[in-house]
This record gives sequence, C-alpha cells and structure tokens, in this order.
Amino acid sequence: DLKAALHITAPAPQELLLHYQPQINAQGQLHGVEALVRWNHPQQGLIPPGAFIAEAEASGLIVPLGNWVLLEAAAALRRWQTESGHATWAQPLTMAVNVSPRQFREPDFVDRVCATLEQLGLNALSLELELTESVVADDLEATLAKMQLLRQYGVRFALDDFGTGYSSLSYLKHLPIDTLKIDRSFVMDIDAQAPTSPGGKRPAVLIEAIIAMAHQLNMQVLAEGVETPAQLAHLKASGCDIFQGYFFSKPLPEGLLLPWASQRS
Ligand code: G
Ligand code: G
Ligand code: MN
Ligand code: NA
Repeated sequence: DLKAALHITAPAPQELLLHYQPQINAQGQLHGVEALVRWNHPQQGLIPPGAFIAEAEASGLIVPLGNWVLLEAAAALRRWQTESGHATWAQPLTMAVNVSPRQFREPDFVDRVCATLEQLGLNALSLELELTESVVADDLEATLAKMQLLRQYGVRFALDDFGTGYSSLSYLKHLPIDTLKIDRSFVMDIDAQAPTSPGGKRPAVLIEAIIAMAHQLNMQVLAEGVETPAQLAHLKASGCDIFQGYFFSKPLPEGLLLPWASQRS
C-alpha cells in the first residue's frame, strides 16, 4: 500500500520517483521543468499520480509524500547544475513542484521550503510552487500570508489547471502569482476551427482572453498539454510565454534531462 511504499520512517521512500517534463520559452530555450511523481509499484509497475494523489490527500500521506517530492526535486536540480556547470541554459532553470492543499496548509510549510533550499544551497528564485485554485480559494487571507512570506524569500508561484475550477477571479488581484498555467483542455480547443454548437463561440477565444488578462496582471502564461505544431503556432501568435507538452517531450527520468537538453540545442 501507499503507506508502506512511502516508508515514512526511512530516509527516502523506496517506491516513489520523479519524472521531469521540460518547459520551453518562446525563443525555444529550456525554461524549466515540472516535477511529476510516479509510484513504482512492485507488481503493477509505474503508477501515474492521478491514481494515488487523491488517496494520499484524503489519508494525509500527501504531507510526507509532498515533503519528499520537494526535497528530491530540489536535489535533482542541484545535481543538474553541478553536472552541467550551469552552462546548458540561457537562464537559471526553474524547478516547478506541485503542492497539494493539505501540504500547503501545514503550519511548518514555509519553514520547510526555506530549510530545503538552504540545505541544498539552491537559489529560491529557481523554485516555482504550483498551487491550484482550490488552495488559493480556500482561505484567501491565510494563503496570502504564506505566499508573501515565501515570496519575500524569493520563491515563485504558478497557478495550476487555471480555468477548470469554479472559484471567482478576484483572488488573482491579490496573490503574488508569477505564472498562470492554462489547462490542457483549453489547448485542445485550438484544434476545433469552428464553434462546436450552434451559436457557440470560436474555440480559441478563451485562450486569447486568458493570455491578455494574465499579461495585464503582470503574470507570464504557460500552456499545458501542447501536442501539435498547430497548437504551438496559435499559442505563440496569441502571446503565450512558455509551453509544456508532448510536442516537446513527455516527462523524463532525471538522467535523461541533460542529454535531452544538449541534443536539441
Ligand atoms: O504525470 P501526470 O500527468 O499523470 O500528473 C497528473 C497530475 O498529478 C498532475 O497534473 C499533478 O496535478 C499531480 N501531481 C503530479 N505530481 C505531483 C506531486 O508531486 N504532488 C502533488 N500534490 N500532485 C502531483
Ligand atoms: O500538474 P498537471 O496535472 O498539469 O500535470 C500535467 C499532466 O499532464 C501530467 O500527468 C503529464 O504527464 C500530462 N501531460 C503532459 N503533457 C501532456 C500532453 O502534451 N498531452 C497529454 N495528453 N498529457 C500531457
Ligand atoms: Mn502541475
Ligand atoms: Na496542470
């Protein structure tokens, strides 16, 4: 089971691992990666997070799991920096880490993030924490206070799965969010050239509106799930800043990231 897989008392969970999906900027350079957890189950093989994150969240196991993800992602970034002599990228590479609502609400979350960065000697600017609307909408004042503490330290924030929740937009004015991640479902809309229902709107209209709004709010925009040249072209023409998806790469094991980056530059 997940609890055993986590080996919570041991230094490292034996059956968890991270893959890293490249994020590419509009100049075609590697901007950063998103860390995505997998459970390497002894019988079932690699289990994607969709199959166990909800259970981990409900049971509270997401807290030790999330702490491990943060530490392992930060350590991987440090290892890439050492291995590449920092030379592979035009700018410092960003490590994006998903943070669950329960993990974010832990009283020691801010201290743990700062301690992890210090332990590894990482610049806080290279860490981007991905929060979902459910985190930010839950308790705006408490969320704002925590985000501001981390922001003072240098940590960046992305709003994940943007546009799929039911929360109001008003929090966007208040929170220190650097990157808005457009959900894959909106990117898929680009392929539909015409309205899909009588009287419906042009499919890509929401993407264009989201990008304009984000830029007005001084946020950069990342599109998730970019799979085709047509999607990329449309997103670029609409002013989207960063792209992530199978068109560039699926999530990669740690050892394949630097070879992938050097082979495409
Ligand atoms: O890799 P995959 O596309 O299957 O990931 C599905 C979702 O699982 C991601 O969109 C993300 O929201 C979630 N997820 C992946 N890794 C983590 C993690 O380390 N922590 C949390 N809380 N969620 C994660
Ligand atoms: O945090 P988030 O839920 O956004 O994680 C992204 C998820 O989407 C991961 O599970 C990843 O494996 C998946 N994914 C990433 N790129 C693509 C893509 O181009 N197409 C599809 N269908 N899924 C993708
Ligand atoms: Mn994410
Ligand atoms: Na997402």
